[in-house]
Amino acid sequence: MKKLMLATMVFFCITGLAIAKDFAVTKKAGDYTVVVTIDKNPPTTGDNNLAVAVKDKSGADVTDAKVSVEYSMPAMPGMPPMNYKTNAELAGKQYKTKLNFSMSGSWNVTVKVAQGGKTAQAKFTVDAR
Ligand SMILES: [Cu+2]
Repeated sequence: MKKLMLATMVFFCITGLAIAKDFAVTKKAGDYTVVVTIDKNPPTTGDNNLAVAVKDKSGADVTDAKVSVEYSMPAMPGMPPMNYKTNAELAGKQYKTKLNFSMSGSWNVTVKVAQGGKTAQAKFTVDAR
């Protein structure tokens, strides 16, 4: 019995680590809830795979929206402001795209969800290393 408990604990530790590996943020965007994950934690300079799950009020996946992601860094000494935009494509129940951070530091990320002529957005920051 003790062996079984130990094996179970080890299993949960490993799966726990696997889950903690992704960068994840959950935000409200109007009536939607968006769950954003990035496959690296912390995100890094260069390409990062980003996935967005959009849920409606009842928690159901929204798969007929247009999702785009804008990411920017304000001007710094010796660096003009940087602004990028990418459209995310639906793959299964998530919208996927790549963010390419051209330098390390704090990036402002805005996820836009357009559906039925309305656009809702969620903002968060990413500290790229
Ligand atoms: Cu910069």
